[in-house]
Amino acid sequence: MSVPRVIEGNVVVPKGSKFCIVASRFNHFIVDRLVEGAVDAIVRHGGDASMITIVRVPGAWEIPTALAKIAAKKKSSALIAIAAVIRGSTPHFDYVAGEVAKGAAQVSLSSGVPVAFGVLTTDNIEQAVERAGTKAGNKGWDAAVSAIEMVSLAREIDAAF
Ligand code: INI
Repeated sequence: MSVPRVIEGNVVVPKGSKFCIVASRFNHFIVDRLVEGAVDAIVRHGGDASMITIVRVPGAWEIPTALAKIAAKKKSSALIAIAAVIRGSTPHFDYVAGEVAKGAAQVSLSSGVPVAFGVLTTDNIEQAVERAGTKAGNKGWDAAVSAIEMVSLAREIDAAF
């Protein structure tokens, strides 16, 4: 009996790939831990630091604009958006969190360049700390691993169709 063909990526950094991390300075004490996690994940999965460019923006709101400009250059294999949007007592959180998510997805779909979403959206600082290298892992690391898998998957898809 025949079986279906399965196409999937793996989490070994493909040769020659290039990653761009777009990270906010807002809440940098959290964001810096997420960026470290993302860099560490790429290096520990077979990449090296020379494959990585880090672009800094003021806050999460500015991330989609930078992603769009970088994706349009077609020089990056994958982009990784990193920020920490922490709920305060104003509705600002909902606007910023909603727009960065929507914008990152839109850039990814319209450019075809994978955009991994390493943006924390939390109710408080404790939840952000938990996701930035303590109790709940490091979401920057997780986003980088997804980016690696998507770069690998893109190569598999190119070869298969
Ligand atoms: N930017 C963040 O990255 N995280 C936040 O939690 C945040 N809050 O809550 O205000 C935030 N605001 C700044 C925003 O991203 C823009 O930089 C600013 O509005 C200027 O355009």
